[in-house]
Amino acid sequence: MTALLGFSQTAADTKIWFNHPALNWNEALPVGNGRIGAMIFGGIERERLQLNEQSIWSGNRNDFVNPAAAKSLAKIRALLFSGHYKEAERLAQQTMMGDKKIHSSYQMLGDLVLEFPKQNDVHSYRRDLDLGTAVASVSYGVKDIYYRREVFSSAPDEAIVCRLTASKPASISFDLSIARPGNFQNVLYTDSEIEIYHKVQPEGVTFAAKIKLVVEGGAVEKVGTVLRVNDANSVTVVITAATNYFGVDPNIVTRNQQSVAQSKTFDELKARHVSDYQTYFNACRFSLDVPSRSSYPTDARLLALKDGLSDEKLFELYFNFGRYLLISSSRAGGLPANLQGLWADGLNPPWDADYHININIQMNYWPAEVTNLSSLHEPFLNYLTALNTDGKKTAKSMYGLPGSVAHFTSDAWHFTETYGHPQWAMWPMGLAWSVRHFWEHYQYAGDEKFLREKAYPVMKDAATFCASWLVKDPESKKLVSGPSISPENTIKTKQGEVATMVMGPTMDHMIIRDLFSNVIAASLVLKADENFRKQLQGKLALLTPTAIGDDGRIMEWSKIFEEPEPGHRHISHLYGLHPANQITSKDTALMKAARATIDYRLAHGGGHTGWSKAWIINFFARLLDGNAAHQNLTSLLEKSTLPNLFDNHPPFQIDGNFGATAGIAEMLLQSHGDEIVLLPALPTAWPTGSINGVCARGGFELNVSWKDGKLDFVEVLTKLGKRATLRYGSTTYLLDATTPGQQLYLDGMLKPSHK
Ligand code: FUC
Repeated sequence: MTALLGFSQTAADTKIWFNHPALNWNEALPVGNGRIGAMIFGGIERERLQLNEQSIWSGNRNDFVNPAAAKSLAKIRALLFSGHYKEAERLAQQTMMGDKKIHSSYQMLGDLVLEFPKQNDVHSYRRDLDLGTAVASVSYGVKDIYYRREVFSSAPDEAIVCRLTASKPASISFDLSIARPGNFQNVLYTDSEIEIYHKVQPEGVTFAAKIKLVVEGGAVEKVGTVLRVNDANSVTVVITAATNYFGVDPNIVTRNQQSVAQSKTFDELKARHVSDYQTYFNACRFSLDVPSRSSYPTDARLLALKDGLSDEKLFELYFNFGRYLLISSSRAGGLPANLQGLWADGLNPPWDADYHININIQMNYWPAEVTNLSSLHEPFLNYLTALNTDGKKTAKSMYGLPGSVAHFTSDAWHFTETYGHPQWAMWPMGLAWSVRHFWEHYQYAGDEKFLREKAYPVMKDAATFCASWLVKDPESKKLVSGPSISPENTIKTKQGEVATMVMGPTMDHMIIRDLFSNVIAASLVLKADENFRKQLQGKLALLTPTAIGDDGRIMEWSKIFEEPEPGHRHISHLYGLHPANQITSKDTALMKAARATIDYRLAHGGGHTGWSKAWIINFFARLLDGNAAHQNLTSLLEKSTLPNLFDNHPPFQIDGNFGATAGIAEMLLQSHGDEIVLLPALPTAWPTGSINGVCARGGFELNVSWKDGKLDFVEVLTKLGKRATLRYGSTTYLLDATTPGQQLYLDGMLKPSHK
């Protein structure tokens, strides 16, 4: 949809920039095409491009279900129902946790290093990443010569391209080499090329990479283990990389990719890359009409923010960066964005940069639909389909139950068993949570074929497991989930011991309520599975309801426990507030209790990891408190953001970037049922601005602008021709467009206009 109104962003407003080379990884700038990526350091005498390919994984798939699990399930439940928490935990440790899991980890490809001659009198240094074009640049002067490097990772041409130019001919000389911890098994240098072939040890993928130097003027030759460039006018470095993960021969793939890329000029490659990228990036724009500090380097702006200087345009940049990161790390046909998206250094990144499904990977995809990147959701949805195949085996072999289950984490090999300590591992809700993404995708895109063929079968398998997993609590006579945990949180038993497992953590019930409701809704759309629908309706009626404790907070467990960590980073019992919509303004008591829950967590030091803070922004948006959301957004940038704007858990973890991007959208537009709410949580710090191309459930795309804190203009495109109500404050407007592709324009919601 073409934006009719909206405050323009200047080119400077979409740049992350520094006036010095990266001192460390957290200052380097990421580029990626969803599959191959680089962190660019921008050194003057030593440029480092740290390279990644998304399927470079060690490990492999092996079955590691604990054979004693199914037999001990009833015993563990009985112990928990009778209050023997520690005993149950010990038994779960022995009988439920799988062992002999092959260790697996996402790994870097290697470091491409360009070493330049010693430079004196360097001036005018600048290094930036333009989020408007997805091109990173480094430029500086040495005496009267100006040097420039441009780097991008092209999706249409499947290559990372780095171009070096200088203002005077014959000025570019450097040595190029590539390294990896532990070295590559096979490296072949020819006069302008490096070819790599490496098998990740002891288990894992085999990958190939090929680096080609195209030199204009001067010369390039192989000198030992470097390619030496002398006195060139310009140089183009083309990098291709692939693995056998998807069943292809990576040597053949990288060679083909090279010949395709080399058949084009640099300008052609760049134009094709920018145009591909902009089809995604330009689809949604958030813009605030406030003074811009873009003439200051980004790291200086972050420091100034910490010192209390307001910089609202920095949030706009953060939003753009979040979308940039999803476009760069999640493309159709590939793996989903992992804990670090695509960018990870070394062979053992934190948490193996895996796929944690007890919030993290879901959070990565929160912005996908609402910020108009629906097609980028696909890698995660495909991943869930693979996880479901594995999860059916695990449900049967681990619990003797039908349906499909996954626990707290998984990897590129899609394991669904559990391992480690019950505190994080005894949680069979990973798939049940994740499949809400299928339903979300359907709600925005409205594709019934997708719902029938891809989404519903997986949603149904997850629901089938949950339906047979629930048991009756002997005291309350309600259905409860267990043995389970409230993710990673602990309780204190009456005996004063710290334990983790219970029967009936609130989050499980919220997830199951959400799942059953979505499966019921999907089966109605598809006019399928009436009996199963009735079964789920019956279970829903008996499911333990969300309760409010004596202290006014939402109860995290079915019983009141003393909490060893009252500021715990997971605020799992607010799943019903966000991402689900069980706690809404229709129920003021629950809304009040949800707020008390967050306030209590925050008062005890909660929200201290990046992703936790990002979740809180979404919570406050749903509580319709724009200023509290804004305060937490500010705090995310002050306390949990690295100089290159990557989210800091610590260490770097990308979920917070995505979670906060979704949170900003959630402050400006919310949609549930067939109601779209405009500016539900607009903070006073953003009096005038616009968001264009923001999406709503039901297949709507909106351009919204506001002025002096009030809605000014709305433009709505209905892609599916569905009816909905638009609401701003207490004013509602019936969108009666019934033809797909119809557009409506409304001035301040007062009257439809005909622009
Ligand atoms: C979850 C969190 C941790 C971390 C890890 C990758 O388990 O509890 O804080 O983010 O995932």
